[in-house]
Amino acid sequence: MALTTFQAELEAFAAAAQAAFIAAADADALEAARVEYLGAKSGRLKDVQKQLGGVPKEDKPAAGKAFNDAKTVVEAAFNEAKERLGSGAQATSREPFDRTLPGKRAPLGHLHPITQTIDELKDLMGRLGFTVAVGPEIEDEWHNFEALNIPAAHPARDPLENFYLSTAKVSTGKPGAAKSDAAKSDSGAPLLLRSQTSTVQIRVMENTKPPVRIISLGRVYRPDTADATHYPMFHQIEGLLIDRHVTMADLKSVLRLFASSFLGGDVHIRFRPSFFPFTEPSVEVDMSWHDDKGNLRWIEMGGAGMVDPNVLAAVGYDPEEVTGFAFGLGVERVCARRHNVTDIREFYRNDVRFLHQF
Ligand code: FA5
Repeated sequence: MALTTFQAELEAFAAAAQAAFIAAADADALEAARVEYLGAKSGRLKDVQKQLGGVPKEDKPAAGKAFNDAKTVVEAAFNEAKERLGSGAQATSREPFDRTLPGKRAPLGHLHPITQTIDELKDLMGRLGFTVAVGPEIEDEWHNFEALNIPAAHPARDPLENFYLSTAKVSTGKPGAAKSDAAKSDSGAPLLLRSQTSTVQIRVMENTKPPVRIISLGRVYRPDTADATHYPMFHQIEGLLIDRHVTMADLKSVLRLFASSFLGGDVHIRFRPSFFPFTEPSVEVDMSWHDDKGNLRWIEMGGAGMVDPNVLAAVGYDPEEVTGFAFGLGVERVCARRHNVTDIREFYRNDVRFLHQF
């Protein structure tokens, strides 16, 4: 290709490119023009550059210089257009700012309703003098059953009624208790996910002299089929009070206070005779509520009773000296009643439209 032909092609390219950049009305149009003329892969500048190879050898220096000059001019035209469109965009966004308009609130999460309930219950029971005790969710059979007067053949220990762990080599317990628990589990003792928070009663009494006044709140696990009032993982609040001359009347007073403070003044509680191996006498605790039609209804919230003398003796207390009561209530059920939720599965569907309401 003759040098003059190459120069003519170059000029035509530069003119077309400059015109396209000047005509671009917005950033998208400018970008399209840039790709067409200066695009690294298939832009028209590349085509012209290829033609440079066909220019006779002696004309190559002049052709190369002309190419570079044209390229500089075209790139400058592009940069100018870019600046023009950029400052134009800025100008349009600089609209009058109304500083009296309310600001946009950043979306904030909040605690899960069950966590809120747990916090409130700790607060409420704290005002009655109960301190919080914690225990491990992975338990041994001693704390979950034996010390609670539930012997080996008891149906509550059936593997189908519990989540036993397949490995026995798991450390249980809180940091302080880990050593002895791990030793026990290393020896092959079966471990399970605790099925009740009553385990914590034992752990506390093993390490504390009476009087005792504690609550414990946490997760427990049972292979129950999920329905409106059951879930395989749920929370319990356990209460334990051991002292001289403690009676069922004290138990009822505390639970009545609990119910009226958390659920409202017009809530009643009733005790139904029941059986728990670790309390004698034992009761089921029901709390009342009114349905949509104003009818009085009852729901079982938990179990309770006077701590069995066998349990007191198992932890080294003298049943002639001290007595005590214990109770264990379902946190999901208490929370559901408070907020008029009719199905506790809602708490674990993780639908933020539901959870936002609390
Ligand atoms: C117990 O777990 C006893 N440890 C309670 C107790 C403590 C008795 C201290 C005496 C002294 P029970 O299995 O009934 O008892 O469970 C207590 C409460 O937990 C129930 O009333 C119910 O409110 C709740 N609960 C039981 N199973 C489920 C479940 N699958 N889902 C949700 N809540 C449940």
